[in-house]
Amino acid sequence: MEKKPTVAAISTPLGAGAIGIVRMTGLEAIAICSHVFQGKHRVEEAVSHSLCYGNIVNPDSGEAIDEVLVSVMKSPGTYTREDMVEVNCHGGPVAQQKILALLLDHGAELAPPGEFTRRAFLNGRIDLAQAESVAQIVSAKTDAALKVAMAQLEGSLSAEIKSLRQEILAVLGALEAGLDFSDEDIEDLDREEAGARLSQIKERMDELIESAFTGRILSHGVRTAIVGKPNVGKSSLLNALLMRDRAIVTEIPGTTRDTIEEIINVGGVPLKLIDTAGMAPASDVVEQIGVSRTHQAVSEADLILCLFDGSGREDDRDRALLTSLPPEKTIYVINKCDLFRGRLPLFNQGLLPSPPVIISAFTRQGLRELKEKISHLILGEALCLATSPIVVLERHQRLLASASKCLLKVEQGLRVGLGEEIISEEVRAALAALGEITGEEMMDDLLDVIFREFCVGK
Ligand SMILES: Nc1nc2c(ncn2[C@@H]2O[C@H](COP(=O)(O)OP(=O)(O)OP(=O)(O)O)[C@@H](O)[C@H]2O)c(=O)[nH]1
Ligand SMILES: [Mg+2]
Repeated sequence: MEKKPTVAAISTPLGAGAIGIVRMTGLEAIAICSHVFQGKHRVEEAVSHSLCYGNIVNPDSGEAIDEVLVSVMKSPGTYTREDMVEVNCHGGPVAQQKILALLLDHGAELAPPGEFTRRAFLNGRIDLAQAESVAQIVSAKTDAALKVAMAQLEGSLSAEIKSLRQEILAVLGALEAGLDFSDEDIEDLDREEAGARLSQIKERMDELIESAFTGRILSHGVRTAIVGKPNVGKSSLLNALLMRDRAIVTEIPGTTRDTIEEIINVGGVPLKLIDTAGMAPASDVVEQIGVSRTHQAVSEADLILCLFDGSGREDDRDRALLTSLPPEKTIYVINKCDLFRGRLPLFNQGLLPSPPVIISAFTRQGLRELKEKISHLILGEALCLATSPIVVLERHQRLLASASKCLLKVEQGLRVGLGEEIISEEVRAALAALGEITGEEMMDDLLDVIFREFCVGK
């Protein structure tokens, strides 16, 4: 292992806070700290994973910079697997910066973003997918996103990728052993079995690729378009779900002219609600643009809330709307139930591909049922997070897709009797792609790209 410099960084966000942490990792970490620390106990004599109370003092000027608690953690049982020191100081930016400057003066180098996690990876404590999950944990905006990232840190995705690699390696071994047999019968048998085993492996990879949809909505939110004729209450529904008056509501049809986006939290998953201009023939150019944006919102949506006014009968525009929406990602909602309280809506529910949720954006009746239906439709799979790993990062999805493509070529190649060498080359390419996910196969520039996205001090 190459000898790496000892590096230091401020790990807490800059600004006033109760506590700030200046962190250092590397062979010299404890020695450098001992130059600038004065306390009852000496840091170089501290037992591992203990705290020393004292002051950070500039040894040249004798100036005391801050009263601190220093945690001393000795290799290998640390975040980076190297010796580490964390100076817990007061949370003002000046104290933290002066302490950092002092550590740099005494031999530490400034840590680039993500350096601590990069070392945890390079020193073998975690693999690359686990290291990437650290950034996901830091940026998780909902409970569900945090859970997925935690599962990845604990190694659920890595374990699945490793097991896939091992099985591919076993098949590759068998295939290459097959090369040695001159007896054609044995070779044919091997090829058939190898094909069957590889197609099973490919199926598991495809499942992982499919989980990326769930991963994406967990981290970026579900794009949910509210659509319907003018005046059915789309903006009122947006406001009711947001619990504040965000969009303008009037009795004049065509009030909303541009799309409006807001985020709400449903079952721990962010829902990006998009209020749209009512679907109607446009009378001026602004309305025209508004309606074309509505069509765009529909085509990009993961989920559509299709709204009708239950106090009136359906008309041709409702029918046209119904035929233009994909039923598998649409929830039908009948609004204004306060106007027909206790009676059936005038709107003919038989037209709808699935039973509607009946609500009043005014009285909030039915909103809870609507949220439950949303959770059920889109998050059904996302909520059983514990059972199978979920792919969140685009990088992982791309590598899995390329591995799956290689195996498809292998399956076809085996069937048409393609040469062993070409076949094992494709199998190796699949192995390499999977290995890039966990970092078993990697290039240095890849690491630079990944860790550049991290916070300094992480
Ligand atoms: N009684 C009743 N009126 C409602 C309800 N929801 C909306 N309205 C009224 O219906 C009218 C239209 O509401 P909006 O929310 O502006 O409708 P919209 O679908 O956004 O309309 P456009 O932006 O013009 O397409 C307003 O006068 C609202 O007060 C409801 O649940 N009950
Ligand atoms: Mg509106």
